[in-house]
Amino acid sequence: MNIAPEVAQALADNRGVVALESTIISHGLPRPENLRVAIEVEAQVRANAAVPATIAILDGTVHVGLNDVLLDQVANRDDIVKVSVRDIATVIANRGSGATTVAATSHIARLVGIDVFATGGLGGVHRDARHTWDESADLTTLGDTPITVVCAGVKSILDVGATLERLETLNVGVLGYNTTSFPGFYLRESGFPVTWSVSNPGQVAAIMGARRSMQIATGLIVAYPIPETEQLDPDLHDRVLQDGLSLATQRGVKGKDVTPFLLDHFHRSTHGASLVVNTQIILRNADLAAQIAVAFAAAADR
Ligand code: PSU
Ligand code: MN
Repeated sequence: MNIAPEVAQALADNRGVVALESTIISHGLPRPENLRVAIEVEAQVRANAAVPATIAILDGTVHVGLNDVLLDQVANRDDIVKVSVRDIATVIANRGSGATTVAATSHIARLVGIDVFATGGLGGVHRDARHTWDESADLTTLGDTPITVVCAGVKSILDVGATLERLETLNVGVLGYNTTSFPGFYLRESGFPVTWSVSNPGQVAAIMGARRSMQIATGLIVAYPIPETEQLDPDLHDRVLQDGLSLATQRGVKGKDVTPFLLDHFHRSTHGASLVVNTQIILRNADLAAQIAVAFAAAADR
């Protein structure tokens, strides 16, 4: 494992560090926007006096914190596989290269002592899970990994209600940030309520501290909705989603290909509109995550 010097120093000095996933770069966004967004997200974290730690596996080495050359490789190499927790060891042993999902990124972040993580939207229970049993390992991983994840809810391609039920079962905390409505990723609202609402980073840091002292070793989701003015047009969203779901079934897309397939379908069918929203979501989440990381690093009870 290689921890970038800047990240190692920040952890040693007890300054705010924000983990960032790499599947979003390799499989979630098209080239060349993927690299541009990856760079902007890191800058957004730094703008809040925190240190970004993008996580990926390159040629058998787990990297926590990527320099420009490595970030470019994640964005542009054709041999980058999507790595969940169960794939980490195999990819390392094979000296392979992969981009880490929310699940794999959370696992590695905790291993090195990072408390806060920013992404776009979590994985969850797929709409046809009753038949396919397709549920993201993001959920079970957050069920046993004490990390705070800032996201815009779960991807709207999923069964949001079922995902919220699973999060409850798995003891994963869910906080709405300035909202009592669980966000809908591309949309401000998913139509489901959230029980607990917070309105500043210090409040989240206090909850993180209380979780630690109570030894609640599961994940905490900070659900941060996009403003209504910036969301994807809901009618367009619903239309594109229905098309994408039938196309995925028609083409027999399965397993870990489903999420990248649907995201790509969105980016194409909305002629880039979903890409703009997706980018905004990630930047906003990185911004808030950095503030939370700084607040928690400064807290007495961490
Ligand atoms: N959110 C995004 N874009 C993405 C993902 C999430 O805005 O590409 C990725 C994350 O890495 C997440 C993964 O962990 O999709 C979930 O994939 P699956 O449903 O196969 O578990
Ligand atoms: Mn899946």
